[in-house]
Amino acid sequence: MADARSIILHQYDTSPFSEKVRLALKLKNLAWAAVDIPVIMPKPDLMPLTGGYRRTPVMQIGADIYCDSAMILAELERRFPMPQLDLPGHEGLSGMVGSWADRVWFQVSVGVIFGALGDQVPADFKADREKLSGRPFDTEAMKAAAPMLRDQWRAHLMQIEQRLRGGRGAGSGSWLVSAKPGFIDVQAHMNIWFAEQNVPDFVETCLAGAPLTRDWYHRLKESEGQAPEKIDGKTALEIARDAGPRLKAATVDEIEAQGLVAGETVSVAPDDYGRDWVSGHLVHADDQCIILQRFDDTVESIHIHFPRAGYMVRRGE
Ligand SMILES: N[C@@H](CCC(=O)N[C@@H](CS)C(=O)NCC(=O)O)C(=O)O
Repeated sequence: MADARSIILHQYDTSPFSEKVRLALKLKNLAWAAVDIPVIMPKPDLMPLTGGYRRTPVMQIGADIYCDSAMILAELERRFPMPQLDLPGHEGLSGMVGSWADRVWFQVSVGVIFGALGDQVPADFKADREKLSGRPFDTEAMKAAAPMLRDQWRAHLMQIEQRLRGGRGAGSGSWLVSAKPGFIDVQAHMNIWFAEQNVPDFVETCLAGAPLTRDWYHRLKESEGQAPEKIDGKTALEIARDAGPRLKAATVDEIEAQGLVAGETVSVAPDDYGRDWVSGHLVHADDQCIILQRFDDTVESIHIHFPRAGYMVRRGE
């Protein structure tokens, strides 16, 4: 698949969850296109694709829309299995590492970064993130907690150092669990990248005490891959409208706990923040993925794919 527009990432440059996907695209050496979406709401060209899911990134392949970096990585691996990034012998582990990186360590990073940036954070960004999280975006509290959060941040980083020290073939040239980089490395690198973009001196100090991690991180960052073709949101909407979703036989796992039936209306929302319910007709559900079909005046028919871990599903609108 050489056409860059076959894979469209709705993203922005400063987004750490987008960086995770950008790194995976590099490691797979895939051609891709980027739509730069706004950092805060509104996101008028994204909503027709996602039915209301607002978080970043979102991947579009034709009229199939993949929400959440976990879903995106899984789909990239399914469609483009070579080189294999869900490393053989370690399948399933990247999701576990991802939960740690995305939830526990990421929240510590947010406190470290915004505690340091404090007064420089624009008021509209704060207001948007308060709405997203349902909590005050209190930079004073983050500033006060920053020394404790920096300690924690370093503790998370040093877990990577321990892994590299203890790993097979530890030392220069080694990756977290294998002789090649994979999704586990991609997941673990995100918070270092995010912090480095915003508080580089702090990260440099921490990495000085973690030489294997510093070397591992720089090797990952040097991955080359392909530069994206930049397209605008309207073009992406036209691509979705002209494509139609990939045909998928309506199937629901028979041990689906809620007894959901293909064709019925269900709603899906993240269970942590940005809890906007997206409703649609159920096309497919299994233990790792749920697909909803939606109809929209702009894009006509689309399929929206969500992961199951970290997402709530309920019957009806
Ligand atoms: N679990 C989600 C989390 C995504 C996330 O929190 N992204 C941040 C940006 S890196 C976000 O959505 N911020 C609000 C926004 O972009 O509207 C994923 O893995 O994709």
